[in-house]
Amino acid sequence: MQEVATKSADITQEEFVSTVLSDYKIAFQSRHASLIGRKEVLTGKAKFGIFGDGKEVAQVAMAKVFEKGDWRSGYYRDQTFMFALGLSDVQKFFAQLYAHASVEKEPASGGRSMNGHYATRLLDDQGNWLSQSDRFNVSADISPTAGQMPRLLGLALASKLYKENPALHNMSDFSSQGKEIAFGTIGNASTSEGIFWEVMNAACVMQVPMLMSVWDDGYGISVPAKYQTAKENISAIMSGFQTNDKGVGMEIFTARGWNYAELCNVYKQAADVCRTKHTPVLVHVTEVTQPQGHSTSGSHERYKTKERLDWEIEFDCITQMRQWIIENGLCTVESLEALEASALNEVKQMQKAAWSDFVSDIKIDIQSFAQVLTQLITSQIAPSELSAIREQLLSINDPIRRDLGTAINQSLRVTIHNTQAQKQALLDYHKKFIDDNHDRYSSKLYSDSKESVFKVPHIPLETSDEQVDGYQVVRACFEANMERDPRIFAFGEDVGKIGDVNQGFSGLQEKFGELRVTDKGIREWSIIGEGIGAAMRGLRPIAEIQYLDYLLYGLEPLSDDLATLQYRTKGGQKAPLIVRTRGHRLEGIWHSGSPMGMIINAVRGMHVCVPRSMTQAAGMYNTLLRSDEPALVVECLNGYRSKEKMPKNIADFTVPLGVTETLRFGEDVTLVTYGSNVRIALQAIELLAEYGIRVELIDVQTLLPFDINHSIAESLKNTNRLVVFDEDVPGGASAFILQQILEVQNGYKYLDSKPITITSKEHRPAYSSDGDYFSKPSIDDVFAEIYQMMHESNPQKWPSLF
Ligand SMILES: Cc1ncc(C[n+]2csc(CCOP(=O)(O)OP(=O)(O)O)c2C)c(N)n1
Ligand SMILES: [Mg+2]
Repeated sequence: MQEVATKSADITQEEFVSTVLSDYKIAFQSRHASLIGRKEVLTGKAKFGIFGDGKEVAQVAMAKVFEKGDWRSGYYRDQTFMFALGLSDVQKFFAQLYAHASVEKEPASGGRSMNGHYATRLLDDQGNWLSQSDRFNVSADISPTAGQMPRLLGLALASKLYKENPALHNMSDFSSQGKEIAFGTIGNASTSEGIFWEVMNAACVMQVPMLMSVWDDGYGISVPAKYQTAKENISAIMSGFQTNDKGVGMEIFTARGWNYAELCNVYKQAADVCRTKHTPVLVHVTEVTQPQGHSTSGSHERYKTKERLDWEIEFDCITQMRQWIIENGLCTVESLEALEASALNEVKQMQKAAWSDFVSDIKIDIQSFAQVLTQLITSQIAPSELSAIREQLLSINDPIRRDLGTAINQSLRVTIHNTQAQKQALLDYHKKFIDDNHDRYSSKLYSDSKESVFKVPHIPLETSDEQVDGYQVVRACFEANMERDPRIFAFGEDVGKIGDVNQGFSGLQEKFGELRVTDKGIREWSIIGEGIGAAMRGLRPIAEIQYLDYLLYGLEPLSDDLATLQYRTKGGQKAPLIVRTRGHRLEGIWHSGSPMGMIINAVRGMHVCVPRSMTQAAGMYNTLLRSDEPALVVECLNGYRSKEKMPKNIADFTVPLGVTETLRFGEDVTLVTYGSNVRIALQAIELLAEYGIRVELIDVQTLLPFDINHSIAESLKNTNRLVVFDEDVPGGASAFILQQILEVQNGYKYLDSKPITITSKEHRPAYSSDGDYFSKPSIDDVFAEIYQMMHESNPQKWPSLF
């Protein structure tokens, strides 16, 4: 018999057999969960299903070497791994398939994610970290293929930091001095994504303990390996990464997905190398099958040949493992059949329990609404209409909450002429329905923990008379924070040795060492991922993107991963990453500096700060570094050499998020802007004053959150005129600002003139000072727009400029 890693010398044959059979049972149950899952979708009880069939045995083997404190960042095929470690079970698996909106029943996402998206809970109900080193940790899956890669890099990097930075050694809840491995899983076809290569390269450059498994079933939906991977062999083409004689690179293993013994042996070796040498490892699991095809969206008979389908049947991993057990005399056929029968029975019971829990939760709500209707009917409130609604609702076999919502809204419509008092019970029920479903489907986009940005104490700025360059202010802020908190570290292109291209970290690598102020390769996507993963592990990363325009390369993980993290786990996970970048008033098509509309629309779930000065930026960093929320800070590129007064309390003062600052008071027009435009606005206001126009200037300071005190609407009560000045495209960030002021703040009520926006042109800005002048709003434009607005209100006093 082939030696198996689980069969170490110190276990008896009996213990060995029992382990093998227990592994087989997990794989077998997982397979049946997939088979039944597909049926549940095809019979309409669930909307969509994507399952881990064909990948069971490899995952059982991987689970064996996964230790407490380790991390997984993987994808939708990993149910067996979750079952093997007790991180999920068949009932929770079905709860997610049915989208049961309950964290208790479906702890990965509270019913928010489609099936196959796994996660463990890293936070308690108040949003505080749970201990990680005594748990198996699973970072929450996302759907974009290879989207798990950037975060994986950060999860692995954290082990390196915990290991090599002694100041972190007391954080034993998060790490046992960095011995943890970050396990990644990915499908063969998803290795075609650029980010896979970016991360593998970076992991080798950084030498971090990342164990990457590729489940290679030869396809990505219908597209076979020959269109996906050069030479159709991912481990072969990655051989250039193989560890060299200096110990740099990664170790590469292969194992066949149907061979239990081989998989156990390979995972044992792979994890040992990864853990002891702190080096990345690739395990290419070949000859994997997909018995039911890609998902419930279609059948694989459409694209696989008969030979392939026959081969998949023969080399099915469950069939092969079963054969191996019998051939090696580990169990008789009869006993195995008995085990299978009872295992299958358990799966069916768990599936039924999940369905019944799902349905009964909703039925309880429906019954309680039916009682409200009965009460109204008895009181002769629209009795025939409400009876019909009630009957219709109760006749639905497997109702969902949408059916309840429809019935509530129908009831509101048919009682439109009844008094509030008559239909109070209905109104109360409607309110509760809205509130409960807000909690189910819309809560936890932002942190509501005790470390929320809104709970950070406001410590006002105290200025000194010392005039310094702007960069020195942020530099002093970073230095003070890094001294205060050893969890903080900063990294990015040119951040290390030269302390970033604008010197915000100059000299700080010398002071705090290379681990904490670090140069990175040119790879924005994975720089963001490094931050996300490390922040999930309790560290406080500041990831730098050199210029705002290049944030586009890093926008995918910000939008898909970081911004959705709290939401998609319903408060089960967080990653307080700060992304620092610089922009505004740049010149050129790829140095336009302010695509803010695109950004704020992509990252709801994060905060977006747009400080006008380095002092304001420092105050925002001081707030953010004391909170547990992710944020993007866009500094003004033209501010590093401008003179500012060094704050006396640089280490402590905070700028509250969502609070505007009124920089000039005036009665004619409210001018709303942010960032570098503030300076232009101030100059335009001086000019306008010469013509008797008094402008009130409001710096919004943060776009997300936006003016939480509605101070702009307050200003409009005096001025009755609104101008939004923004250097994004027309209808970019200015559209959001108008929506907030006019709709959310009800600012429209106070307007005497049409509100206007002053923005850049639709195209990206042309290069050079003239390109800027003709592409972006200038002092002349701000003057002209506001002047003409006043001309319209009083042509005698202000004759037309043109
Ligand atoms: C960025 C992105 N592109 C496309 C898809 C649609 N999609 C989902 S799974 C998949 C195939 C993935 O194949 P592979 O990585 O081999 O994993 P497998 O499903 O075979 O295990 C595709 C194209 C997606 N989810 N994300
Ligand atoms: Mg595949």
